[in-house]
Amino acid sequence: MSMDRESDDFNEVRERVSRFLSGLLRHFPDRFSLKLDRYGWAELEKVAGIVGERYRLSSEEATRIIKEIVESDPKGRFELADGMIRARYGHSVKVDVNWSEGGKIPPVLYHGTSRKAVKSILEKGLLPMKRREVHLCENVSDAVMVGRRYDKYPVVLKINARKMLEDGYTIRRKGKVLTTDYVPPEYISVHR
Ligand code: HQG
Repeated sequence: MSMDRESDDFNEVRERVSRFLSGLLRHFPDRFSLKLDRYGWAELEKVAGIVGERYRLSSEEATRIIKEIVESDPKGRFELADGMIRARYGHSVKVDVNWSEGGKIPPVLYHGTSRKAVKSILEKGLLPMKRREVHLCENVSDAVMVGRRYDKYPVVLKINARKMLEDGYTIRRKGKVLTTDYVPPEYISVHR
């Protein structure tokens, strides 16, 4: 397939590859016999091979698309280093997620969810559910977008991150996204 960076074809393939990469690096590396190391890193060459085969691209084309995706991703979903690639967050596979990129953790964080989950969250706290971590946002508008994946009229919860840190909980920075293992109910209130 020959593609020009600005073409619709290129953008469409890029979108599909991006979704596939999220799945591959977060949820189903085994399905493609891809090895992730302890911290979720995979060899870019191997990933490009898998992507190339699936989307009928040469390995150069696949590598180029992957690099473009990593660089342009609005949420910083992926990270590239030393010929390796990983998803920054969102994993369900068993990787060690206990790393943080430094940088300040804001005193207040937000979590967007569905109306029907609110009661249970206020009772039991925020749980990682099928993933390895609980995901939090720096601002309300991002939280609304996260919640819209599950509900047309999402609820935004406000998380007292300052108090969590004071009380010894760990909050990690994964690019734009903040993560933690669990948020007990006492740190959660309904923002809107
Ligand atoms: C809810 C996407 C009932 C929680 C997003 C959420 C994010 C509870 C759902 C990232 C609960 C889990 C992660 C409890 C939590 N009772 N429901 N006690 N505790 N929940 O998808 O945060 O685009 O695993 O509120 O944008 O929605 O893929 O988590 O609704 O950044 O890069 O259980 O994934 O990023 O859903 O999303 P998820 P999330 P990407």
